[in-house]
Amino acid sequence: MEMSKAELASAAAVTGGQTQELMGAEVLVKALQAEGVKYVWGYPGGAVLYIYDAFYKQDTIQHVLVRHEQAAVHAADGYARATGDVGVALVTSGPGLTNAVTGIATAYMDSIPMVIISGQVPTAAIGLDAFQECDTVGITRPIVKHNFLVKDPKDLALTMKKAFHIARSGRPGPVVVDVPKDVSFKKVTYSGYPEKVEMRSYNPVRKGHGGQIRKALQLLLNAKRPYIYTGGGVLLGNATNELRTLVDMLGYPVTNTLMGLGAYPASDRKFLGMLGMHGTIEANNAMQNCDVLLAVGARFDDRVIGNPKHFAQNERKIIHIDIDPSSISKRVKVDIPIVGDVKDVLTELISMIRESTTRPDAGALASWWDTIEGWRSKDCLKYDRGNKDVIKPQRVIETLWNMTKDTDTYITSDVGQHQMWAAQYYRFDEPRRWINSGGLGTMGVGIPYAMGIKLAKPDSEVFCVTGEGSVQMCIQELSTCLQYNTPIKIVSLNNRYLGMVRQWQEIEYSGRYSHSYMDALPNFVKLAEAYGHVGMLIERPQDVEPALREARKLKDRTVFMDFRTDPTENVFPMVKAGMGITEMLLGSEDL
Ligand SMILES: Cc1cc2nc3c(=O)[nH]c(=O)nc-3n(C[C@H](O)[C@H](O)[C@H](O)COP(=O)(O)OP(=O)(O)OC[C@H]3O[C@@H](n4cnc5c(N)ncnc54)[C@H](O)[C@@H]3O)c2cc1C
Ligand SMILES: Cc1ncc(C[n+]2csc(CCOP(=O)(O)OP(=O)(O)O)c2C)c(N)n1
Ligand SMILES: [Mg+2]
Repeated sequence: MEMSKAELASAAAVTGGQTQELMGAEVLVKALQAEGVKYVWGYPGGAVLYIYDAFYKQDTIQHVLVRHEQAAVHAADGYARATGDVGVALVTSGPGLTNAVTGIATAYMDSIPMVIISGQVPTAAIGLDAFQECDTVGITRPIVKHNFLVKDPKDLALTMKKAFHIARSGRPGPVVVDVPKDVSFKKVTYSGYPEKVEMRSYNPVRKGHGGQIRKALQLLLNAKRPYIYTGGGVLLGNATNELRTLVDMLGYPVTNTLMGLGAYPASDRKFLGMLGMHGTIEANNAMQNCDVLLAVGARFDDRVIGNPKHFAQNERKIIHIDIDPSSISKRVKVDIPIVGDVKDVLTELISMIRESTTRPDAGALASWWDTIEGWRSKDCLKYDRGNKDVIKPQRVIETLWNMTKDTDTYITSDVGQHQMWAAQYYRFDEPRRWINSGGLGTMGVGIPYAMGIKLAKPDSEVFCVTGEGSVQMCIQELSTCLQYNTPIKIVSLNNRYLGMVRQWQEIEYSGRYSHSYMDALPNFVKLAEAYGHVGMLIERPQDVEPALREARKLKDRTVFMDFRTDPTENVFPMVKAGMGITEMLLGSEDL
């Protein structure tokens, strides 16, 4: 059942233009239809049964029954990251909501547009320690862009309109709508979904200040060592074309944060790789040594700038484009703040460059590029490629990239070493193809992200790169993958360790491996089979490529590939805690 947004919206209209008497739950479903929602990931319970009943009576929205509420939110979040639409999840009161908290916080930290509908005990019971009651508004307040408790069914339609508007506008983020059971049960006169919404206190700025953009232009065109540092905001603002145009016009070096990978094509020479704690030498050195830095939709995260005192040692002028004024000069003081939507601001900047008679200083730029090429020639991502005894995790990712680079492919990951290797060795050339948790760093997102994406993109290949630790945090969703026929390919880099923890213990705790070795792992091949899928065990380097090839052939099946990788491998480069971003460890010889 594939419905267009227009068909969905018409399902939401009031029959014959008349008003209708509807239950709150039915109004809620109409609201979702009017918003063009195609999928809702959820899990039922007492407080949401009227809402589930309303779902039963409609056939435009597909509800996906997950196996744990955390995964409902992650799946809807993955869908939102890949499509740009608002992801929607539905959970019951009490434990349903508390299970969803990790998912909500994950989306919040990465600014992902979502609406999470939670059931609540009846209004009269709120505050009375009712069965499955929890203070949803209180619990979620620090991890949402906004939240609502709907006390009257008459407010439902407008509240939903506001929730979607807040979630997707400005700096996106998750919005929780808490619906008491009686509010979903009571009847109300429905006269259609509001066409627009006005909130006097909420008006995000889209257009940047012309004077500030002009100042930025002057700085940029007069730079001797310019650098463009871009982040998740470019993807969230769908501004990759504008970014590419800008970089091509100027010929300046560019880097992406972990959240921004794909905003600029990784295979282009002007791309220096990811920067930060596990960034490349050339990306980090350029950050430290540039004289003008253009930050675009990136928030100077601590994993990106390292020790702030070290970062401040070199003088550079900073221009920062961000839609959220509170993101500007939060961690690093900037010289030219530009509050606005990245697409609007870049468009204006590009047209000013076109009109300007000033051109970048070609001589200075050539010598800056020479310096950068010197750094790049150190080839900091080299590893023991020819090893025939043990599978190097980097090799799995490189092989995957080589095989899939000409196909529309989505890569999700969990959190740990495998995540960093995926970010370093898979070259993302397109936006919204790299889906991972950066800000919260939530283990367990990989499978739910992949299944959320596969539903929306059935013709694309979806791989989940994971570790044997992370994958067990939402492994139950293999069952959901079977029920809803979302065939994903799981690439588990099984090093028998909580590898990222082990790496820190090796480097920062003198090799005291406290509780980072995981014994008694399940037989993942049998586990995959028990869930109705295909399992594969890959132990030798020469089997990596054939295994991936075979798995890809099984288009309609979910395949779990258990790659036994080198348990001692570490992620390099690495900036240790408290160090500056150019003080990198490049390999085990530096330990
Ligand atoms: C194990 C691990 C290791 C990590 N190592 C690294 C690392 O080495 N390097 C690295 O980069 N990260 C790393 N991270 C991720 C890091 O923690 C941060 O999540 C990441 O650096 C933040 O990326 P960002 O600055 O692009 O911000 P995001 O969180 O993507 O924020 C986006 C910014 O853009 C703004 N914005 C949103 N929409 C718009 C719009 N339309 N217009 C304008 N602005 C907009 C927002 O207000 C926000 O300020 C690591 C994470 C983990 C879990
Ligand atoms: C929910 C959660 N708990 C704990 C952590 C801390 N943590 C970060 S990476 C990591 C190890 C991950 O192990 P695995 O999935 O096997 O990946 P590897 O690092 O071995 O590739 C841990 C425990 C986390 N990020 N998320
Ligand atoms: Mg591991």
